[in-house]
Amino acid sequence: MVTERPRESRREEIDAILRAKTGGVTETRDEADKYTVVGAARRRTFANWLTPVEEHFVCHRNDIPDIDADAWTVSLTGHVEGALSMADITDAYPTVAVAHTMECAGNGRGQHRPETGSVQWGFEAAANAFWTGAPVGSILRDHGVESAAGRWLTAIGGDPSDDDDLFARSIPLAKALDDCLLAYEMNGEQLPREHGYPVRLIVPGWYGVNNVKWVEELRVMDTMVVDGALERAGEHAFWQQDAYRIHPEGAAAEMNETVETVDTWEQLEGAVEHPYTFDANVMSVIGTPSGESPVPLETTDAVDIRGVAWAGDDAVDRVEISTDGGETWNAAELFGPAYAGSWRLFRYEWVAEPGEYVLLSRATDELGRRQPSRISGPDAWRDALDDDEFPWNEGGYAANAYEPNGVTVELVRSDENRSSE
Ligand SMILES: Nc1nc2c(c(=O)[nH]1)N[C@H]1C(S)=C(S)[C@@H](COP(=O)(O)O)O[C@H]1N2
Ligand SMILES: [Mo]
Repeated sequence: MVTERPRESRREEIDAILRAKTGGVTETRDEADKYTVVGAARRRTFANWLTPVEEHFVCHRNDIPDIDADAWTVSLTGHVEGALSMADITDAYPTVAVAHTMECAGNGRGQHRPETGSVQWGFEAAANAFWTGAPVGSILRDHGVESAAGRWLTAIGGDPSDDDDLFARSIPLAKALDDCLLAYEMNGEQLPREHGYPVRLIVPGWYGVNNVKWVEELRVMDTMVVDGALERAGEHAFWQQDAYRIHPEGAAAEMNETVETVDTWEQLEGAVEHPYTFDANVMSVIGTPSGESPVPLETTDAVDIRGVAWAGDDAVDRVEISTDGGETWNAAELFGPAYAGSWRLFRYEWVAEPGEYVLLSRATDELGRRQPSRISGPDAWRDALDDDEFPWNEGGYAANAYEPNGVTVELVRSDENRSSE
């Protein structure tokens, strides 16, 4: 139902984003030039805990809506009733901030062989910002919501669609009441238009797609969004029930009103026939050395390998580093802030000889689930998990295999380095 065709407006939008982000990001396109996407331009982005707005990836489907914040309202519907102006959201509720590792569910898609459709992301569609806003729990309790009781919250974006579908995503009401925000600032600045101005949903630790930008309606429901569930024109369930589902080639994802678990990995292990992309799977990326230029080495020097690791709603338990392409592994040290839903820094002091190396990192979450070594062939489906592989899937979603063959670095003696200058 979604027709893929290029749009004139796309080019201007990408150019404006690239200008605003001053070189911190670079663009990746899908074939039809339908998505606007930009991702981190440099591996070094993943050597820091906080991602500057300039280095934070951007991913959405439709054109960015032009919104007059003074006239904007978020309507509350379903089991709640009301309408919030931006002034209500900023002044009538507590101001809180959360750190959130946003990862596009398509991050790592570029490793699938055969290739899947859509944007061929490497590892650049992940970022960690802090978001300021009002707790969804404060707003909903103020409007009479007392318990989550198996209910769902559906957030609808105000982005215009030329395909008749609404950008509607459902999360369990329990998660919404627990730690979600209606955010109006990003890293302490006014929310940029491409990140959802004037207000977006933040779902800490959950894949990007759940974090609806340009929110115009929040609906408390007994089920997640299915066809015909909303009192709105257009198609309701495409983004929840069809797109962003993990399934083998040619399979049509079944529509569900509810699921037994929202843990994406548990769904992959078999709890749900065709998993939804909810909380992020355990993942890690090395930030430095970046591999961009040879690393000068004194005989006594060690190389500081640094990166980030995250695991959605779960904590990162450990990170291991291989400097020999996966033959042997060494424990890295976790350091820095440890906030739920946000990535951890890791480091490993590598005492090395000059040469060429492939560095890999692999993280394990608190439930003992470790990143798989690679993506499977197209036919393995869930059996891949038994072979330490991530199941190839048609949409290329939720892939968390060791980041594309790691990073190749060259180490040289610093005197060699000088003489080559
Ligand atoms: N309204 C709306 N919200 C949206 C999207 C969209 O297309 N429309 N894209 C989602 C996807 S797929 C991702 S990965 C995140 C990206 O958020 P960012 O652009 O702020 O990084 O926004 C999500 N929110
Ligand atoms: Mo995404």
